[in-house]
Amino acid sequence: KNSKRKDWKETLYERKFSKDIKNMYLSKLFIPLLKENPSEAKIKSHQLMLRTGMIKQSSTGIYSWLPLGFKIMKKIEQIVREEQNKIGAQELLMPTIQSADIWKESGRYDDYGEEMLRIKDRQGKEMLYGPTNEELITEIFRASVKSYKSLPQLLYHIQWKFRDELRPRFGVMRCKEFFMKDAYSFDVSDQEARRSYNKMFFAYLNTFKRLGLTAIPMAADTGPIGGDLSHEFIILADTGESKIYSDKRIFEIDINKHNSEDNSIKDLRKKYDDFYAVTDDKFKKEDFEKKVKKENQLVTKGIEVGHIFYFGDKYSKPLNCTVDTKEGKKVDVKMGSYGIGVSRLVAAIIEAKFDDNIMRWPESVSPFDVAIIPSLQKKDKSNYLKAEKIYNFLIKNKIDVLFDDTDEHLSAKFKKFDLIGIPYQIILGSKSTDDKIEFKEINGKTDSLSLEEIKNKLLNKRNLN
Ligand code: P5A
Repeated sequence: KNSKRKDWKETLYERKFSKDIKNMYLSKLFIPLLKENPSEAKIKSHQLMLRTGMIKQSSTGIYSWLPLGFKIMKKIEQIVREEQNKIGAQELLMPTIQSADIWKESGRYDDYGEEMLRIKDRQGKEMLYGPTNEELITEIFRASVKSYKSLPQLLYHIQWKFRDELRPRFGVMRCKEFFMKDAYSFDVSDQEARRSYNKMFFAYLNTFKRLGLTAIPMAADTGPIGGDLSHEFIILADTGESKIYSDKRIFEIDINKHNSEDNSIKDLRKKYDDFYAVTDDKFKKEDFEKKVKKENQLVTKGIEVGHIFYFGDKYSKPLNCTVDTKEGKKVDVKMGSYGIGVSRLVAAIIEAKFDDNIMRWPESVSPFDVAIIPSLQKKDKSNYLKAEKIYNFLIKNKIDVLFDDTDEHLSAKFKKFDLIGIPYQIILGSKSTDDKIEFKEINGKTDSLSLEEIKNKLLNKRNLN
């Protein structure tokens, strides 16, 4: 009786499993590719995101994320999350809709102006769609934390924000509704707070590195967030909206030489701060020319992918968020806030990596680890079966694989995959035999490998990320 029961369970499991894994057959996926570059898109990332069916505009500056784009964004989000957790930040989730009351308390309700989307509920109560969360997190914090003993604290969430941008443009790069990781630090003194700031600074460098980006922290204005210490994390791109002035040697700083010890991070920050690197609004011609030799001057454009702020008691004071110190005094909590544009990063990575019309996802965020591209033109049954076998084998080894089971011509398939940008391809055409399979790096070299070798290569690559 027992063995019968097991059979029944196993069969059910296998059925469920095989149903799931067929999901990654291209003919079954919802990836609405466009044949032409959409005319409304001015920059490459926006064109490619629309062409490959990653996003669809729903109204000005507001986008739906379709399966391919969503999958990539989720991978980016997960890396951001892991690096936050590594420095001891704790994840929570605040709502998108906030009450106007706390914004009136902080004094920002009027200051924020037309960028804030204001709404009323049925009782006529003033609400808003959160553009950022300094007030709300302060309110949460002040309700429970009363003593220096509970500090420091680092809290973050990854949540949609809304800013009614005057000129939304470049797709998800500057839009109205976007996905942001925002973290907030709470400390008892200015000195401790700067330590939290440095920790976050370190986490940001590591995050962007894992995303395959070189992001440089640059001194920046603080705008509506406030405070006097702030860095924008900028990646170089011609289409970027930030004009930057820097000493180009800042790009050579090696973050791998540093670890998460307070002093090591402090040294690292000093290395960055010692080189001149500023955004437009902090630029002073005399300083630049005095501090940076002609041959090291770099004036170019970049994309802001993150921004960190230290503003001390700007919110804790008006919102009356105090703690008792060791000496029994009451002090306003010292706070900072730290943002990463998770949805903007999807576009920023494309801008930084594309090559001709070829997208190049870094392995860490690629929507799939590998694509199987068989020639199936003449309804080639043997190639189809071979591809399916490879597919099942890779899936069982937890490799995320996309199987192009359509019967398009191979050259059409290649064009499509160049567009999508999966880093590796298994090609079943004239060059593949039963035990040697054509394995190609996108826009790179081709190998002839056994299935076992392919599996090991893909798993090794993943472990490196
Ligand atoms: C820091 C976290 C803040 O809002 N408060 C909480 C602070 N900073 S910020 O610089 O204004 O935004 C943080 C990051 O969000 C991205 N971003 C955007 N992405 C797409 N469209 C927009 N309109 C937009 N505005 C901001 C950027 O990556 C920015 O660095």
